[in-house]
Amino acid sequence: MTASPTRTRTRLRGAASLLASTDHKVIGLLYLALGSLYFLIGGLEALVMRVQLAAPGNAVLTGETYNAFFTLHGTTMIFLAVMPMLLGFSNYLLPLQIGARDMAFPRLNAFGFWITALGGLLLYLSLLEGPPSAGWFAYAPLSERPFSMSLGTDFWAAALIFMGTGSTLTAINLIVTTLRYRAPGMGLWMMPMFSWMAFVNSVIIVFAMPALNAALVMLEVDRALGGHNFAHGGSALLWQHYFWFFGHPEVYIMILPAWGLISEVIPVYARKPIFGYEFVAGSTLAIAVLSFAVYAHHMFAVGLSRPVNLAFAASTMLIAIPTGIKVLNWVATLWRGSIRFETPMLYALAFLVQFTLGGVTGVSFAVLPIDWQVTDTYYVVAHFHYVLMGGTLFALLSGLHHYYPKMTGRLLGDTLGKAAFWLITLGFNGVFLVQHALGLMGMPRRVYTYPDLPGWGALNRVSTVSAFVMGAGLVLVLVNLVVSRQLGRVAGDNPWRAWTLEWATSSPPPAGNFTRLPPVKSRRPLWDLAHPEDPDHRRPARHDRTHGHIRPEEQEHPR
Ligand code: HEM
Ligand SMILES: [Cu+2]
Repeated sequence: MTASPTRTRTRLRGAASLLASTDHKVIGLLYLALGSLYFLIGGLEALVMRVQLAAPGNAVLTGETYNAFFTLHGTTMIFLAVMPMLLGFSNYLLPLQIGARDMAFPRLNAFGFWITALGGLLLYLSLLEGPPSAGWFAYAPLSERPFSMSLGTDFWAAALIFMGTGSTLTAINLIVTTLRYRAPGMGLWMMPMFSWMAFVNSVIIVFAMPALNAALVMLEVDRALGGHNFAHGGSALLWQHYFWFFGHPEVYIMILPAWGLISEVIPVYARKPIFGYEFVAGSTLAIAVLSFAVYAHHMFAVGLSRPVNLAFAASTMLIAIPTGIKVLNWVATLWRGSIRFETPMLYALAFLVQFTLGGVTGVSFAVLPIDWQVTDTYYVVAHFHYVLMGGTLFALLSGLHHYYPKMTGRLLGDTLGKAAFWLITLGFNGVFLVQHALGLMGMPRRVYTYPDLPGWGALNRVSTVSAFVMGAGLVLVLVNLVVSRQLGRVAGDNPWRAWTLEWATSSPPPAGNFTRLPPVKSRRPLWDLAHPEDPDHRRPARHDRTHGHIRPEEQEHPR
């Protein structure tokens, strides 16, 4: 009996030291935990909306509460779920992958996390004052005082400024870490693909976030000080320019690290080096630049001049090329590989199909008459959920199953993992595939109810039931994460036989990350270590006829 207060005290001290930590791995895990918590909250909000939409004329929510729900759901998912989870992976993985002991500025790193967490708290404190309800892109003049009187919108703006500041600081930290702390021998062009994407992503963040922060400060000048930026004689359209100059790059901010995870997973489970490293990496640079040049494709319906519309339509079609290059390279990596259908690979394959569908509907918006027809309908809701959820979230799940053994030292349960995968995949496609049809039939987005037109009720019902199927799958993932922490099989350093540096250290890695770094002479240092007779760096790619193809010794099932 006397031991238990001491044990409680030790536990508390353990928790306190965790919270005070500046270790990039701890901060990465804190980011992942924060993101998961808010994903749960955002998911519950989505389920409530889906219940309201299950049948025409439902009255679970009123129009006003529905507005608050989609505003909180969108803001939560983007800024508090997906961004923190991606930054969590960047924080955890980038130093390990490049062979660094920690981030360049560990205390700044902790500050970035805590200010983001504070932003999340602020967003939900708005509930005390009347929640924000102007949507995640808060168009003026709807977001101005006369139309959004409650303080909720001010809380929302302050929350976003906090989170934007947190991401910017983290991005600066990632950039400096990449440029200054790579292992001896590792050129920029040799970094593992995830680190490369996280690096380029950080550059986009540094250029995009200030536009949002500036616009939010201007909005507060209007709301709190009676300014004239976006209303009262100011320009409502100006808000849209600021917002989408941030907002479109933000879309890429939310997909680049996801591409990075996929680019790590596919080669390992196909037992081949990634096909066309230079093209995958180079096309990412093209996207970083182009992502700022397409932003007004969100504004085709506001009546910009014809040449402006055409220029943005053209740039939008252009950006599909580097994106398509990546998809082709992933498929080429699979080609004649020795594929292992482990859970991370299943998520990666579903990602490929779903992200491609989301991309194709995205390009369809670049055709002006199509955009004018479907803008603000469920076709748009279907499109961005295919990209954000079918793309980014599936990549996150793939990465989570791939890296959980590294983070905890244990493997996730396999049967549970696969069952969850099928529930989530079937559920997800059930929710959102039918919304393409609903949109084409004319169902507007952001409506809390709808008339009983032919087919509308049935398709919405499919969507709502599927949302619960997906929810059940996500609960299984959560159960798996918790249970496997104690009961999972011990993983060892490199359970998937991967080739990059994070797998050269123990699972979980010690403070300081590495006791000894293997020499880095190629993009796959652990391959070189295991095959001194046939190392990557002695195979000049141009003369290597088997380059990009599987090497016999890697074959899982010899042909
Ligand atoms: C868990 C599964 C999800 C379901 C069932 C779901 C459902 C919904 C629903 C019903 C809406 C409102 C549509 C409208 O009335 O216009 C919505 C909007 C939205 N969702 Fe989701 N969603 C899910 C996951 C996600 C994820 C993972 C993200 C982002 C990463 C996301 C981002 C958004 C955004 C940005 C909006 C627009 C909010 C606005 O109009 O201001 N959702 N979602
Ligand atoms: Cu865009």
